[in-house]
Parts: sequence; C-alpha cells; structure tokens
Amino acid sequence: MKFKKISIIGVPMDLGQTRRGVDMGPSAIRYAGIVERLERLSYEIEDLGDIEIDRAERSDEENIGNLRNLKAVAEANERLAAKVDQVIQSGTFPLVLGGDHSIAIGSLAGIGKHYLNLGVIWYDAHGDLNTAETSPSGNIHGMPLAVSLGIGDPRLTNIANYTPKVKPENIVMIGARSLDEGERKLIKEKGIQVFTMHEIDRLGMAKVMENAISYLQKRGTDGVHLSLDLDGLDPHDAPGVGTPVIGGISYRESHLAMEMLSEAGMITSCEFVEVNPILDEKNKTANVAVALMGSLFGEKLL
Ligand code: HAR
Ligand code: MN
Ligand code: MN
Ligand code: MN
Repeated sequence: MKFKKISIIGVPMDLGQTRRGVDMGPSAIRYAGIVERLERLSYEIEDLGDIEIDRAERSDEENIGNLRNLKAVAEANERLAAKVDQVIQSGTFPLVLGGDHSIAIGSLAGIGKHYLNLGVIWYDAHGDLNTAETSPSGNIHGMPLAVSLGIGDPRLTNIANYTPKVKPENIVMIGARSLDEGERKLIKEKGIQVFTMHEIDRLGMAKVMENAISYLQKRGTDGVHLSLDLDGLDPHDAPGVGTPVIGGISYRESHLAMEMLSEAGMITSCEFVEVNPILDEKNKTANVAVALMGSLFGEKLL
C-alpha cells in the first residue's frame, strides 16, 4: 500500500432500499474496532464522521418513476462525491463505510475524475446493473454499477457533473449469483468480466483472484476501487445484510481475496457496504467487515 494515511467516511444511507437498519452500518463497523485495527498496522487514521442523510420518513410520492427516494439518494451522493474528491486530493486513502450500496454512486463519482483508467472490483452476490426500466424493485442499491457506467437516470449518472465514471472493460465482478434479466444482457453487451460463484467453485478463490488481478493489470489501470457488498459473502458468515443469497463466498475465501489484493498493492480506494446491525447476530457482519479490512490493509499472520 503506497498510502500512509486512511480517511474514514461513514454514509448512514438506507434510502436505496426498503429495509431499515443499514443506516447504522457505519456505527456498527466503528464499534467493531476499525480505527484500532488499522492503527495497529501503523497507518494514520482520520475519521471524518458521517455524510449527512435526509432522515425524514418518506412516502411513496417521493418515488420518481421506478426510482425510490431518488432526490434524497442523489443529494447524499453529491455530498459523498465531494468528500471523497477532497480526500483523494489531499493524498490520503478513502475508506467509505455504508450504508446501502447506492452510495457507490457517490464514491465512484468522487474517485473517477482522479484516474485516467480506473479499475473497479465489484464483490457482490448481485450485479447492481439495473436501471429504472429493468429493476424489479425500484431500489437504487440495485443500480449503482449501471449508473457509474453512465446508464440510467441523468439525475444519478451526472452526479459530480461528468459521466461515465468507469469503463465496462475495467470492471471485474466477483461472487455474482443473483442476476436479473436486464443485468445479464448488459454484462454480455458490455463485455464485463464476471467471476460468478460457478468460477469460484470450479477454479477456487486463489485462481479467481489471480485472474482478476492480472486482468486489471493487463488493462493498464492506474487505480482500482474495491466495492465490497457484504452480501457477496455467504449469509452463514455475514447474516446482517438486507438481501442475503445462499451459496456465497466464505469468510476464508474472502480473507484470502483481501490478502491477495493487499499483496498486489493495487487498491487505491474502497467501500464496505450493506452491513445491517438490526438483522445481524451480535455484530458478526461488522466484525467480518473489519477483519476483511485488516487483511486488505496488510495484516499478516506471521
Ligand atoms: N437485483 C435486485 C434489485 O435490483 C436486488 C438488488 C440487491 N441488492 C443489493 N445490492 N444488496 O447488491 O432490486
Ligand atoms: Mn450490491
Ligand atoms: Mn448485493
Ligand atoms: Mn486477518
């Protein structure tokens, strides 16, 4: 890791979906000891607190077309983009804590302008490649990757006043096992690199990560953002998520994946999302998130 300083940004967002509680994700991750954990690895840690989210109870009248809470989600993501932009400008590593996955829109909007050829690793059970037209739910947390490709409502794709934030050929998806029809179509159309659970079963996580890392290196990326949705892990290991899907990546496999990313030294920003302490078992999922961050930032057994 070429960074000495890490800036933590909490995003207590739950408006990108309908299950309350994921707004407490940043608190749960702080409570699980993220600051102490990273300080032990001798980074300088700066906790910038939380991005402001409009907390008012909302009615369905605020849904625009098939986009739930569009205005509030867009506004929060503008603020997040500005904060992430500032952190990168100051030369420190942005570590974003969610919050539902709609916050990846703001993270990537803040990051994208700083790189000529940004890579993205999307670690998730889902594709998050829906638009208002293809989404079965209207939940914006199922759309952030499409939005970052410039596909979707302009009130989302134009956040931070530019689009797209990332090129489809610079994306690697890992852990997918629940894809909607429109998402499958987009993956094929855009030639997005996907390692589904099938490839993880067949090749093993070590080979999948080797392939993912060398793919992004060959693409000549000058930075790589890791977007890690805790529901990429199996619900046995990460039960505190709003949309669990059985048959996921194990804790051990995830741990290895983070260690391999750490060795590759390629990650330049990241976010850990969808931790919902209300649905969790004694903060297990936040603890898993912190352990994975430990590995990502260079923890070693010996
Ligand atoms: N694909 C479904 C939808 O669009 C489910 C999205 C699931 N949510 C997430 N994102 N946690 O990864 O509604
Ligand atoms: Mn997701
Ligand atoms: Mn997901
Ligand atoms: Mn570890």
